[in-house]
Amino acid sequence: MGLKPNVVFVLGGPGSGKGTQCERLSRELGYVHLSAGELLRQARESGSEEGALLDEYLREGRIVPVELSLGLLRKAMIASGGTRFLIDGFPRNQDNLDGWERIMGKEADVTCVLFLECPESVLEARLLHRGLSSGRSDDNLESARKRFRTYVETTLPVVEHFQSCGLVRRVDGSQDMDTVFANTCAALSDAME
Ligand code: UP5
Ligand code: MG
Repeated sequence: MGLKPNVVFVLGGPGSGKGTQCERLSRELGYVHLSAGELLRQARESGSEEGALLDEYLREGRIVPVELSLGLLRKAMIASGGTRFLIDGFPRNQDNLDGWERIMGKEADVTCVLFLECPESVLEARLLHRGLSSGRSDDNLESARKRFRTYVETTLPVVEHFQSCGLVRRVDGSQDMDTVFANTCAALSDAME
């Protein structure tokens, strides 16, 4: 990669609004938005042997080995030609974090971690509502609860790690989309100072 890229990790529970906020930030502020989950869903459709395995991981809300997710992210970062990235939904566990530090630690700077906080009841309602039309195999009550459990058990410790490094910017994700966006922009510009 040419110029050392800047990365904002965007974390939060399933349905907390990571994708919604990243899309708008990318449109209005010119970040390159990369969703690890979206890249995995695309890889699942490739019809490869890997596809069936991935399908199970996604349905069960389990976190795939970092070689796979980070391989896809790294490829997309290079292909985009960008230098400012929103990495949505990664790193989600200790394996992801170790892999990032091993493979990307010297290649990219992490500016901050945007953390969208939202109670489980709100997340569940959003995912079930979206499930009416999304076609996502994990937008059902059973998968949503598994995803939430994985988030609490493996992703929150990652947020705590970044918190101890002083990198976390918390935003209340339960408010309406415009309010969350305004608070997100404020948190990011604060982190850039
Ligand atoms: N919505 C959004 N904001 C709202 C607001 N403020 N008020 C009211 N409604 C709001 O939003 C979800 C829904 O809520 C939408 O209908 C939206 O309109 C509404 P969205 O922006 O999509 O939230 P997001 O946080 O992106 O939710 P998503 O479902 O994508 O989160 P997940 O973290 O569960 O999904 P992701 O795609 O990141 O990962 C899926 C799976 O991939 C994981 O479970 C895991 O199995 C796998 N994965 C890995 O293994 N490794 C990785 O590194 C990443 C993923
Ligand atoms: Mg998403």
